[in-house]
Amino acid sequence: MIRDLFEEDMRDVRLAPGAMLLSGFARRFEAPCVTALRRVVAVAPFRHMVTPGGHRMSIAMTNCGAVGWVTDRTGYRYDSHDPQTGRRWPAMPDVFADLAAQAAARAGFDGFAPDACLINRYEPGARLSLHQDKNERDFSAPIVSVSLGLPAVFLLGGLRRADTPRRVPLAHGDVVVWGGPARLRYHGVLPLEAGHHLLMGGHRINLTFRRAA
Ligand code: MD3
Ligand code: FE
Repeated sequence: MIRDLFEEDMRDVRLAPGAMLLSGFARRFEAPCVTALRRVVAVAPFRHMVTPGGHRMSIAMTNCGAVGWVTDRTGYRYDSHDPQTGRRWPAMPDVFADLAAQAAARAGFDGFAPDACLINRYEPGARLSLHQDKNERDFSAPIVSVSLGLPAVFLLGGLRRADTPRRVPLAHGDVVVWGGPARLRYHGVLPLEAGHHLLMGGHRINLTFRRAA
C-alpha cells in the first residue's frame, strides 16, 4: 500500500495515558467515508446549533447512528431524533462502524460498537472551546475521533479546566482513540486556518464515535 512509503503515516503515538494517535489510519477508508458522509448529510443536513447559553456554535454539526448529540437552549443531550427534521438520525454507515472498531481495537479496545457518530464541520475561523465530553452514559468505552480535510491544532488539556493544554496538530486521515484515564480530559480545537483540501475543499470534518446510550 502506498501509505507504507510514508513513515509518518505508520506511527502510533501515545499522546497521554489512554490516548493513542493513529497517524493516517483513516486514509484507506477515505473514499467510502466521503460517499457515506454524502448520504448522511442528504438526510440530516449540517446546522449550527445553539448552546444553552444562547451562543450559535461556529462549527456546523450533524449526526448518524441510533442517537445523536444535540444542544439547544434547554441543554445538551443525546436524542434518537433530529430536532430539525423530526426524523430519526440516519443509520451509522458500515464503513464508519468498521473504521471506528478497527481503530479502537488497534489502541487496545476490542469490541467497540459505537451507537453515535457526531459529525463536526469547520470552516475557516471555526473553533471549539475547551470542554469535557460527559453526556455519555458509560465512560468505560473510548471515544474515537477521525480528522478529514484541512489540518487543525487540537488542544489536549488535563482533567481540570485550568490545566494548560498541549497543542497537537491533526491532519487528514488522523485517528485518535481516547479511553481509560484520557476519556474525561478537557479538549478543544483552535480556530481553523483557511486552506484548500482536495477531498473536503475549504473545510475540516471531524467524526467522533461514541458509546452514548
Ligand atoms: C479527548 N471534537 O465533538 S476530536 C467533540 O476535532 C470534539 O471536532 C473535536 O471534541 C473536533 O466533542 C475534537 C478529539 C476528541 C474527541 C473526544 C474526546 C478528544 C477527546 C473525549 C475525551 C478526551
Ligand atoms: Fe469533545
